[in-house]
Amino acid sequence: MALNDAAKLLGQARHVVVFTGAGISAESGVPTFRDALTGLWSRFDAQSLATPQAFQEDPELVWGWYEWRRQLVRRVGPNDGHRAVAQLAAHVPQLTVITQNVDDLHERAGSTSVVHLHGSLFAPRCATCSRPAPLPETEDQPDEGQRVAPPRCVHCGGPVRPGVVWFGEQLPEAALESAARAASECDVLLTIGTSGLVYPAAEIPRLAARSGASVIQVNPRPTPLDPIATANLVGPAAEILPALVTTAWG
Ligand code: BV8
Ligand code: ZN
Repeated sequence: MALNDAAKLLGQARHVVVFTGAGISAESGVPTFRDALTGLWSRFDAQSLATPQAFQEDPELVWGWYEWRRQLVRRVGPNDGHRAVAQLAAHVPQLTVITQNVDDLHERAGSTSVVHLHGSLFAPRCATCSRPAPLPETEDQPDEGQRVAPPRCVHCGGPVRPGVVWFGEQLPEAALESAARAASECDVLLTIGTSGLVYPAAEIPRLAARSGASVIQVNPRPTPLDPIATANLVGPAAEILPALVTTAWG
């Protein structure tokens, strides 16, 4: 099924869910987790750093890594893929944007009420009392791997942690619930730039398919979601998504 067929599906849809992963931010210059060479996994073995244990053992390394990522995101901008997702809101009767990403590029491209399944780089909180903490004022980007002491909570003195969901941690219940509800009700789910390996987030496109939705995948490489994709648009999001919107709505 080519882009034209996928555009037709999209053009007729009542409720569209957009489900994104690190790949949609790749063309903005934000490293993905798995892409060889540039991927965060290969440089920092993100799977072992993105855990409560790592923060417990070496809070400065973990805080420094997230500050490096946050400052990097502040220095880049949304790309044409994020902008095409934002444009969908003007065309489809009901749109739900769900992301696994912890950057704010969907919001900066104009998407509203984005469901963040794995939290955000821009919502730090106290690791002890969980109260929200202010973002550090500094504009400096630490070097990769540079240790930075996390700020202390003004209320209880505990260490401030990134507002993201680490491996082994529960996803925010409200976010997961609204994502699952949207996936089970939508008629088209667009899965963009995700390797579909991390659960329970990876369940979302599968739930949509089981609920009878058409699944359109946008990814330059094969993924475990290929078998459930009604349409597999092989290529970069910043190229394919604008073409999809233009073909569907001119
Ligand atoms: C939980 C926030 C349970 C932090 C993230 C088996 C063994 C061990 C563990 C598990 C297991 N089965 C399940 C688990 C649990 C684990 C898990 O799923 N592990 C995986 C590795 C197997 N899950 C968890 O721990 C979750 N919590 O299960 O809690 C529980 C139960 C009860 C009580 C308590 C707890 C929490 C998981 C959340 C982890 N946090 N992020 C941070 O950002 O640092 S996950 C993180 O990785 C992302 O958010 C995302 O979800 C995932 C990365 O995936 P992608 O976004 O898909 O990115 P990736 O790099 O993989 O792929 C990029 C894709 O883009 C590629 O396909 C590429 O081809 C494509 N691409 C590249 N360029 C482009 C492009 N596409 C389009 N255009 C381009 N230009
Ligand atoms: Zn506190």
